[in-house]
Amino acid sequence: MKNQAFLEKALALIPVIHETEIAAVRCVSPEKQEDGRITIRPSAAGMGHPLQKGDRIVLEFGDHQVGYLTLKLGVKGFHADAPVRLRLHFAENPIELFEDPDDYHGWICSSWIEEEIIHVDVLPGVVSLPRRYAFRYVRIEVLDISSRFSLTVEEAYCRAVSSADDALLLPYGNEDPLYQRLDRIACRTLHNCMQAVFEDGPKRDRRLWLGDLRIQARVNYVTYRKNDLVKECLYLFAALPTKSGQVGGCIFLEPEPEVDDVVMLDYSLFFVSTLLDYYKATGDMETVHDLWPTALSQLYLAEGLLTDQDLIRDSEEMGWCFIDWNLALNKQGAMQGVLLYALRSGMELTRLLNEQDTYMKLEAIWKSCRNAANQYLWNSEEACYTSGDNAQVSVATQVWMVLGGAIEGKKAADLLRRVTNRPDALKMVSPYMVHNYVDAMICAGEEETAIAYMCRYWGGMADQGVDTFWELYNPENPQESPYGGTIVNSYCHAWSCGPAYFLRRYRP
Ligand code: RAM
Repeated sequence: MKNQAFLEKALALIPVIHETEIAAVRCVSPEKQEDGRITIRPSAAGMGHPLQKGDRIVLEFGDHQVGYLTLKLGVKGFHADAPVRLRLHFAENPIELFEDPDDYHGWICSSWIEEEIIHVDVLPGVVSLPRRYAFRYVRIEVLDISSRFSLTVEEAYCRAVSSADDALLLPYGNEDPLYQRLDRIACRTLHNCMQAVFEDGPKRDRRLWLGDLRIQARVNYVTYRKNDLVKECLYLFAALPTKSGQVGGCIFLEPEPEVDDVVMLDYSLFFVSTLLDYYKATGDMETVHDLWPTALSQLYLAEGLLTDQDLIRDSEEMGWCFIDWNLALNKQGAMQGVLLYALRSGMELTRLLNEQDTYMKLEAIWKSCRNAANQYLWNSEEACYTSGDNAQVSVATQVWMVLGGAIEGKKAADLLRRVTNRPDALKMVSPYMVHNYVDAMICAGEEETAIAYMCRYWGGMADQGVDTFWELYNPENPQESPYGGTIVNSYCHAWSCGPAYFLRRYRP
């Protein structure tokens, strides 16, 4: 049931969007090398170069931008006696310029591909595109033009938008060049995902997802401190639960705020920990009072899914929980850990609220779920937690057991090390999962190893020449996609902005 009062509170917090005009800095000629790497050189034909049928130019905007493109177009030759037909292709990552949208046959809608075909009737003239794009590069291709004149691109600029204000970004003091670099890229990633809500990615899906919000909010508290944006997002989720009262996986804002029918158990439970984190950052008890019933019901709804053995019931259903972008992953073990993690957050919240009885209840559930994990999912032969009927060994399961407190201290650290080094253990796929892995190592007291791992992983992405961190990154295969084609991958993705949180917190 929709909670109108919460919705109104949320909508009243929708932020002002700051606009900055960014001009294209140059024309470039990207080239793909044999090893797949792309080199970017200034192109011989710059702005103002006459373009005819089949000609292309690539504009570069100096950094990853989110915004609206305007082109000032001119004419050389006779009066424009026919419209020009242009194809514009926007790219966050130059690789997108080498991918043909027609070759994409994946399962996510191809309409996410950042391409536009336009006709321009009046030339010279100014064309402003109505759709918001995420890009550093824009390729303009002349699909057709009359032979009586040539087209020129005289000027190009982007009205870049974000609700984050760089003037308010807290400085990061550590002078280590790698830390500085990772922090800068992470902040840019967050900045460009901060719009009317915390979006997961400004290219795709451009909406509020709870799993992403949990990470973004933590980074926000140590960077832009735009805490009302977190508050808005929490109220949106609480205002628009599903029929069963579960918090949805994501929210659409337009045309009217609506919850998606994608419900994932781990994401619902992150409402609890995101609320706790919000309180810790702001001390805003009024919001905790308002939203606590929603948080608590997530825990009780999850309790209702336990088996007689107090284990989260396994499911074959796609998307019943997320954990990682890995279809081969059995999620039962990791989900048990997420429940433990959320229960602990709930216990902390009951302390703040002075709700002793609820504290006892949650503690009892936490203890029985932890004991169940250690009795039924701990596999002494394998010396780790396993998941599902086939006793699958994965890194994800161990990570969440550690974060949920099923195992602690040196034992937890040894477990993580052992399973990471096991070649047969199912590996992590997304930066989202790697973020949680780094967090788990820190939780197990392995801060040094955790930060070093983070620097290797995100440093590897940075070495690809990125402005913002990506949705997916496999160091062994940087061109990987769970969607059936990299052309729909997002290259500025919220759940990847964690380095700014880890660095500012542990390497100030
Ligand atoms: C992807 C989104 C988002 C994530 C969901 C589960 O499609 O990009 O980041 O939270 O999946």
